[in-house]
This record gives sequence, structure tokens and C-alpha cells, in this order.
Amino acid sequence: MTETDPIVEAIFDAVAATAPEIRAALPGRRVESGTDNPSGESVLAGDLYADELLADALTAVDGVGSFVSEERAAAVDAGAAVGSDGEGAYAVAIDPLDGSSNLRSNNAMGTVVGVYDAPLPATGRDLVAAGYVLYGPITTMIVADADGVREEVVTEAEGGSVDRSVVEEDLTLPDDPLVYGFGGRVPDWPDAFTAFAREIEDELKLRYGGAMVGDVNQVLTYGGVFAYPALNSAPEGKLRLSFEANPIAYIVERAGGAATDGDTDILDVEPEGVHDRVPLYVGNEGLIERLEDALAGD
Ligand code: AFP
Repeated sequence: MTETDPIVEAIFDAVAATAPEIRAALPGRRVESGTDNPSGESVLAGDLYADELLADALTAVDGVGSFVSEERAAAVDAGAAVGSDGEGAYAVAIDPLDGSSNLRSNNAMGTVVGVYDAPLPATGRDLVAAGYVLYGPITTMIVADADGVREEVVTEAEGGSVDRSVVEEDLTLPDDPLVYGFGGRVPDWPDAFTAFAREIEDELKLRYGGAMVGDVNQVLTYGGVFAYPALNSAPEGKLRLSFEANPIAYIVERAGGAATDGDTDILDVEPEGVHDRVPLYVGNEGLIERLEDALAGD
């Protein structure tokens, strides 16, 4: 068991501390904010609220040098030039409310967190930890670091303090895959992906809820594959490398799975900009190998 990095622990303490407040604020923030994010997507009031709360919480953590959000054009300088280990401070990248379009339909959504030890844009190899909060029937948090992947239940204790209780110490993908979830519209899938999807439909059960964190949590829990693929209309896919694909790839690979953009390990994808999009395919290694062969035309 490696020594848990105190800055990483403080970062996930700060993320957990905001969870009850974000969850409580959602009912009143299901409306459009009237603004778009740097990716050109319309932003809900819930996105902005979560972004502000997390920015305040994370920039206050000693050892966090910058805060970058899917909802912001540029990084926010957090001032901490040096971390507790005397090295450079961490850059924390978040998707404050992933799956926010599920807010109106009252379905799962969450917050995605990547902790990089390099300024963004950085590759996933610069991640030292990653995780996500999942607002489902209960609030859970997945935390992945050098030590592995753990699942925690986040609850608000008496007096407003927040409790993180580990419910799964060493989370790994089950060997026998059970579920799949593929984003985008079927007619917009390239032929090679469609052929792969037809095979998978015969083998696994469909679980697609429209929020990456919820769909990936199904794969972590039951084994299988999640994809937001390259589309005919959008060869780069939809998900952002820095805020969604890298953290999810880090988590799934630490849990014994694999993550690719179709031919390269997601963690090796070299970004040009902080808001780059990338096709994302994650899950059991055997399924990802089959997918890469299918996309390569093997
Ligand atoms: P929103 O945050 O706009 O709801 O988008 C969620 C997301 O980025 C990711 O969480 C989902 O996997 C994907 O988009 C769903 O996209 P579709 O709505 O095209 O299925």
C-alpha cells in the first residue's frame, strides 16, 4: 500500500464537501443559464453553480496551483506554486456537472475530477489521481490513485459536516462483462463501429443513461464497455480529453480495464488545447482489443 498523497486526499475532501450542497441546489437550477461553454454547449444554471462552488473549494487547497473547468475558457491560478512534496503544484481539471441534461429528466449525473502534476493541456500520463462524484439514488465518489480504485459513500453528517466512507477498497472490473452503453445516434456511427456494436448487442445488456459518469459506473460495477465513439458527423467524438476522457481512462485502467481513442491508449493522446474532444472507448481489456481490431478493419 503506497502512502496516500495528502494533497490528493485534500482535493477529494474538498470535492466531497461540495457534494451535498450541489445536490441540494439542483432542484432549483434545472433551467438554461443563457450562456454557452468553451465547447459551444449550452450551460444550465446547475453547471454554473457547481463550477463556482468547486472552484472556490479547490483553489483553496494547499498544493493546487491551477483549476481548469470544462465551463471555463482558461485556467484559474490558485497561487500555490509548490506542493507539499516541494515539487510543482497540481492542476485540477473538472467537469463540474457531467450529464447535466439529465437534470430535467431527473437521471444520474456527476462531477469528474482529474489531478495532473503538469499544467494543462497535459496527457493522461501526467495524472496522479482521478475520480468522480455520482449523484444517483445515493451520492458516491470513485477515487483512483497510485494505490488503486476505491468507492466511497458521501453523506452529510449532523451539523453539516460531510462523511466519506469507503465501501469498496480495491474496485476492479469483473472478469465477465455484462453491460454496454454507446453514445451518439446509430445512423451517425461509422460502419466499423456499427459492426462491433451489432456483435456486442448479441452478447451484453444495454445500459445507456446519457451521463458518462453513470454509464461508466455501470461498467465498473458489472463489467462491459462504454463508448462515445467517433461519429461520421464528428470524427473527434463529443467528450473532452482533459476533463472527461483522461480521468475516466485513468480510473478504468487502474481498475484493470483499458481505454482507447480507437487506436491509441487515451492516456497517451497528445492534446493541442485544453478543450480538445476525443472518441472514448473504455471497459474490459478483451472488449477494447476487439473494438480496436474492428476499427482497424482487422
Ligand atoms: P451533458 O453534460 O450536456 O448532458 O453531456 C453529457 C455528456 O458529455 C456525457 O456525460 C455523456 O456520455 C454524453 O454527453 C451524452 O451525449 P448524448 O446526449 O449525445 O448521448
